[in-house]
Amino acid sequence: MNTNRRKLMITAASAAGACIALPSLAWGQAQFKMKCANIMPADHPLNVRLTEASARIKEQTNGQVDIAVFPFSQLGTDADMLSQVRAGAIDIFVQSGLILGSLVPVAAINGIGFAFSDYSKVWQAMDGPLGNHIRAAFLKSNLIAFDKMWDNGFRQALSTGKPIRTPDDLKAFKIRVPPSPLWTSLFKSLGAAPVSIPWAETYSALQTRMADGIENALATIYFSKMYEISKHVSYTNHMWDGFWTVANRKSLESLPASAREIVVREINDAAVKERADVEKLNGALVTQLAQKGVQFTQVDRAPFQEKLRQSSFYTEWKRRMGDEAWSLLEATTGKLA
Ligand code: X2X
Repeated sequence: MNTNRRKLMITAASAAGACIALPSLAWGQAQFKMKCANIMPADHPLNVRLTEASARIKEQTNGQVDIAVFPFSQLGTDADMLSQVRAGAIDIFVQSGLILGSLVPVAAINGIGFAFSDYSKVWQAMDGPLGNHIRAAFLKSNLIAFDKMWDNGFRQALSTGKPIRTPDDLKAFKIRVPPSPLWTSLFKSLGAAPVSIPWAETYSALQTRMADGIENALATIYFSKMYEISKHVSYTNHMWDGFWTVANRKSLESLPASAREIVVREINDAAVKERADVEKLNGALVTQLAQKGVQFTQVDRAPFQEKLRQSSFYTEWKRRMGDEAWSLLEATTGKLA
């Protein structure tokens, strides 16, 4: 839709005032077509709930807002999609905070190794003061980060060879990590040999043995079929990873206020539902993955944490994140550095 028409619609909608419902469209076409992209498989709860939200948004705005969901890196790699959402070619991008950290460094903070012990602490921090601090940082880059993050999950180590049991097993282990300085730093500090590879290329990187293993959350491993190549899952729980919904500020603000409220509310609600889905799957998928031949190994996390403490990992990242963000993190996790 051209800019003039869009402006006209906004003016008309604001003039109509908040108490009048959005008019249904005489020409049967959405006035606001939006693109929402992410890297997750289409059947992961994140995309299932996102697609549901899109339908509800269309219904509640009487067809005015039509959000097309593009899963599975259909619109490009992590870096491509980040450029596109900044430019407005993608309106809404759902992505890991650690990867968005290449633009907004503090968004990577939840990935500090072994910071979070459980979900109650995660949501206390991310729905609360730490999340608010990160949302304010996104806004400085003209991205509006929604209040409710999506759960990717606590991440575990996967190996195509022998299982990871101790930090020694990580020595020179070529572990695929997402393109993110924090991830590379974490695994270097643990003694591994991290290789940074976009998610869309990860499956083939394992197949061709560019990497000996990966690390990811159970639901993502399952829906991306990583178990076809990596058969050993070690419960390292080395970080909690969540996805932000970030919208191009101009795109979101070009919606009439009432439609914008519906978009934000429905996507936030969808994220909260997805959190419950993923938590349930964390339990249920163990059986399903075992049926696919996956073997699970419990590990003692203490030596891994000790190894990190002995390195300069925590002090280095405290310096990079800044005292304010770090103290907001430690207010929930307890002292890390
Ligand atoms: O591992 C990745 O690249 C990430 C963060 O996108 C996922 O968890 C799928």
